[in-house]
Amino acid sequence: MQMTLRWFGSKHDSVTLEQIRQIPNVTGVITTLYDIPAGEVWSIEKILELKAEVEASGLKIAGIESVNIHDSIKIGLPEREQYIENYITTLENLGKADIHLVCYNFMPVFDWTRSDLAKVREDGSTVLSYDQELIDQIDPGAMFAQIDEKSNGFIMPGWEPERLVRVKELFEKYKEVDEEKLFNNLIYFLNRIRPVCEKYNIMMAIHPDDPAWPVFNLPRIVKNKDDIKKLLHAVDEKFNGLTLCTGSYGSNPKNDICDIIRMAEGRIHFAHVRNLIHHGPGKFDEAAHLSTDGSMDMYEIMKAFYDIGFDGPMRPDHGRAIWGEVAMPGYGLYDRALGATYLNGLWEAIGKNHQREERGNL
Ligand SMILES: [Mn+2]
Repeated sequence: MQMTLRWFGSKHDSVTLEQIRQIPNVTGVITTLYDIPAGEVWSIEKILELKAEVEASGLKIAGIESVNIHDSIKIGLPEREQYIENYITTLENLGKADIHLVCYNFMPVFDWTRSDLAKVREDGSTVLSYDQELIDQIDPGAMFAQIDEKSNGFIMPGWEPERLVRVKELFEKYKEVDEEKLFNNLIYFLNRIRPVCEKYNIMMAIHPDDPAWPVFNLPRIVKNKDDIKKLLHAVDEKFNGLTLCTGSYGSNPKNDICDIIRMAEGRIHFAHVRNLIHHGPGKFDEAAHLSTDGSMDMYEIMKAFYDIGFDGPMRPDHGRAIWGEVAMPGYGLYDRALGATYLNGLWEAIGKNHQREERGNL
C-alpha cells in the first residue's frame, strides 16, 4: 500500500505539496489537470509540467483522479468517437509520462451528490452530509447553486461551472439511457481504450456511484457487489479495475465492504478510505476516519486490504473541516492528515500482528 493525498494543483488547492510531504509516510499525490474540461486532450507538455512540479517537492504522482469522461460517451452519442479518440490520446500521453493509474467514473451528469457540504457537528467541526428527503425536494439545477454557495470559493470536482449551463440539456439527453444502455456504453468505452491501456500498462480504476443508489432518476451502474462482478467479468482484463471507495459503497449499509474487497482481489487498483455515520435509510454524515467516530469498522476494512495483498495507492478520502481551516469541503489538510496517520497506524499494526502470527506458526 502506498499512502497518498489528493491534490488539485497549486492554482486550485489550499493545501501545498510542501505540507503534504510533511505527513508521515505520504509519498505521493493523486492529482489532475483540473482546468481541462472533460473530453479535451491532455497534452504531454502539460502532463510533464505537472509531474515536474510534484517531483520538485519530493513527492511522486501516484495516479490521476480523474480523467473525466465526456457525457456523449456515457450517453452513447455519435460524437463519442471523437471523444474516445481524445481519451486514448490522453492515456497515451500519460503512459509516455510514466503515469499508470487513472481513476474515472461513469455517473451521469453529477459525479457525487450531497445535501450539505458543511453540516455542523457537536464538536464544532463540519462535514459533508446526505439526506435523500432533502435531495428529493431539490431541483437538479438548483443543486449547482447550493454546492457553489457552500464551497468556500473553491470549484468542487464534478461541479465545474461549465456543467451548470448544460444541466437541463443533459437531463434531456439522458432520458433514453437506462442502466443497461449506460452499462453497454461503459463496456464499449473500455474495449476501445483497452489497447492503449495494455500498451502503456495503465490501470483504469472506476469510482463507484456516490451515493450508491440512483439519484434524480438517473441510472447508476457501480453500486454494489453484483454490479462490480458484472463489470469486471464483461471486460475480464486487469486494466479494467476499481477504485474501492469505502465511503461511496458504504453509503448503503447493505454493502459488505470487506466482502467486496476480498471478492475483487487483483482488480482493486486504488483505494479511497473514509468512514461515515448512518442515520437511517438514505441519510448519512461523513465522519472522521476512526472506527469509533462512524458506522464502519476501519480495522476490518484495512485488514481486508492487507489480506488481499493490496499494493496500490490509497488515500484518506474526505475529512472533516476542523481547527478553523478554510478549504474545499472534504479536502482540508488537517483531518486528512489525521486520517492518513490513523490508517498508517492500522496498517502497521495489522502487518506486525501478521508477522508475529507467521513466526508463531513456524
Ligand atoms: Mn471516493
